[in-house]
Amino acid sequence: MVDVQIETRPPAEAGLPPLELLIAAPRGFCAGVDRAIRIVELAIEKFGAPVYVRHEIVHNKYVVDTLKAQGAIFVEELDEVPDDAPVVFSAHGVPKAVPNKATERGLTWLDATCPLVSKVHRQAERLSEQGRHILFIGHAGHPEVIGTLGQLPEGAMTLVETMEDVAALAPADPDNLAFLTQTTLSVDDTADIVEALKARFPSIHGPRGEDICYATSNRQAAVKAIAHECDAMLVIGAPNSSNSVRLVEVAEREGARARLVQRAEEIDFDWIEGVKILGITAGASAPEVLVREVVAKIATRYAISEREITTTVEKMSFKLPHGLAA
Ligand code: 0CG
Ligand code: SF4
Repeated sequence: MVDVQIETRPPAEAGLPPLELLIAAPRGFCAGVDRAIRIVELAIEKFGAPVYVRHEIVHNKYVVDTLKAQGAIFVEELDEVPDDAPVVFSAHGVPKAVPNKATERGLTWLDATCPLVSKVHRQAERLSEQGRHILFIGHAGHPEVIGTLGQLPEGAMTLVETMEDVAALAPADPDNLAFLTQTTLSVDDTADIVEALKARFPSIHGPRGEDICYATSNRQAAVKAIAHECDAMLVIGAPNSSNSVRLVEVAEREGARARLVQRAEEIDFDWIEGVKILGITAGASAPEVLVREVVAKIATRYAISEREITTTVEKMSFKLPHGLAA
């Protein structure tokens, strides 16, 4: 663990109350988010504006607004894309029917699905080909879950959200099961669900641990490393960002009050009152510029000192799709 003192402003000098900011690392953008944003930017360069994007490319309004300003148009469904415009599918992945439909319509489409999500898609196909019924651990309604369930015909997978769901399962062939997971789940909750599945169905086939991605687990571990020291914690991220919401839960479980904020303007200073050490992190879809915005806003009310705690250094990067790579 690396502990870096970034900046210190003596309280006396500013005449403001002191507040220590404990900043988690890794935080913010992951390799899948970087790649997805780059795909939209390169598509605009290559095809010219407008480029349509099906669903928020990543769950962050600042990112979406920045790309809108560059010529991206965001829609929820393929039907909203005109015949002559290129379309990018978001990092969360899409059901098979979506690229199929796009091809049928003769659309130019690009897939910004994170390679780690695509890996789960391929695994689902493989397991199904082996004749296994798949139990998919995830949150109902999330676009990644809709996309992954949509890799196979209806009925080939059953969604499992909770321990109660595990208890209620009544599979037709209990000896021929497999499980897969959403990439942005709580590491601890998922371990419990996987354990319960293995206890009920000892022959269940699955990944070594689960399919939670490196970025999700690293950000949760970084929060765990600082939360016990923090009186409260701010997570920069959107309410529809699964991995960001999980970071709030992790902090709370470690005993820190925690809140999600999308931008500095959402900081509730009454909620921070009396806090001596404030933790800060950011979900995988939140750019670092928003972390700096939040820190700058806090510095208008407190004499802050910043300390960054690094639990691991990430070196992951993903290739761009053929045709877009330089
Ligand atoms: O965490 P989820 O899956 O909701 O997505 P977000 O866009 O917040 O971050 C990474 C991706 C894709
Ligand atoms: Fe990929 Fe994980 Fe980032 Fe999602 S959070 S885009 S699965 S690396």
